[in-house]
Amino acid sequence: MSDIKKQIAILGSTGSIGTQALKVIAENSSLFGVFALTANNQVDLLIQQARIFQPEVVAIANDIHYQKLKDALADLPIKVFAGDDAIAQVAGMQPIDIVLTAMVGYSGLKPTMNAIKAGKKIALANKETLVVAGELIRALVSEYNVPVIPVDSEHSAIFQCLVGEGNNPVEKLILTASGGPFRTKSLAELEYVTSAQALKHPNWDMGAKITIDSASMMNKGFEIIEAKWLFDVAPEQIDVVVHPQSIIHSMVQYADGSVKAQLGLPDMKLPIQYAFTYPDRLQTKFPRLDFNICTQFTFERPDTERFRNLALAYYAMKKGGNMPCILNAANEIVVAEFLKNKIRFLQMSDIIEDVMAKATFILQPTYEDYVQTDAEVRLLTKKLIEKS
Ligand code: MN3
Repeated sequence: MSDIKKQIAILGSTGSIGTQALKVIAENSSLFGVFALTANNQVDLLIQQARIFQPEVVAIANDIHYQKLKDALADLPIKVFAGDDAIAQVAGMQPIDIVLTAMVGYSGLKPTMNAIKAGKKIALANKETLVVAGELIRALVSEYNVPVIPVDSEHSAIFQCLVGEGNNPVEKLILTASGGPFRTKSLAELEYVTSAQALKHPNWDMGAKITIDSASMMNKGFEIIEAKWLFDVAPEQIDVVVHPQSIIHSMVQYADGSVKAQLGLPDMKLPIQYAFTYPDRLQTKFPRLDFNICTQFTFERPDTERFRNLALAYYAMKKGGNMPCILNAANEIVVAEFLKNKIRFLQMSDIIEDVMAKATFILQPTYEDYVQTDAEVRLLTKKLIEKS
């Protein structure tokens, strides 16, 4: 039995997606094996996971933790690595069938590129990879002919709505947004919201960075860019609708006007599992959607005056080149500073907009240009925050 198990590498196993993926694997241990686990900083949880799942390889990005990790697993036949380069190499290791990219931010880019070049099936949870370098990733994916299955719930929904449609042209992708914890707050109220308030998402339990991105709607901004590259549509074909119940995970509108939607309770284990098993579906014991309880579906237009990040993301998507990379790097810095209460909520968009106007624009960036842009923009953003 064990030799037919799909071997999975989880990049970012200690995060929200990573831990839920391990639950999916534990519940289906006859189907999936854990080949590799990697983490950024959470060495204690990584040790715990490694002892339970006994992967061939573990790697931690922050090499400060290397010795602790190595010592804690010394009694087990697990190879231990540290550093960003090691993680990028682990992603391409031979026995791996599926790489789940569940790390946070720009750090996902290099390992994802390596996994594609090694011909791995990609279960894509790290949306920033496509935001930063969508054009490059698309070219690599077609060159190496690897499947990319989205894990992000909206994109999984769209992917599921596209199954069986062959070459039927898509008219529109309609991404749903919960609207986050500040959906009903006025602009004046948004002036004073805190990071603690922003961290309380109404429907989804996620990591800190994406939860702030949800509150500011940058997450949805990233998701429209992610959708453009995943599904090869024009910016004008991507709409966002606020749907506070988070039951409809997204929709596809076809040329005949028909709209297909994918529905379910908000639970990331479902899109994770689907990415592992596509085109098959596995029996689960997940709670079922009950229409006697979910009796109201409502929809609102997103407000880009209160949530300017969404407008900034549309601008970046249309502008192309390295502009989405600029958007992402500036956002990573402002979110980190907002979490430390160094800047206010609405200042995040002000600073990002300023950075987008000032950073060096490159229309046709290479990989090296993205690396350069990311570094330049992080410095520039920090400078502008100091001045503000
Ligand atoms: Mn999402």
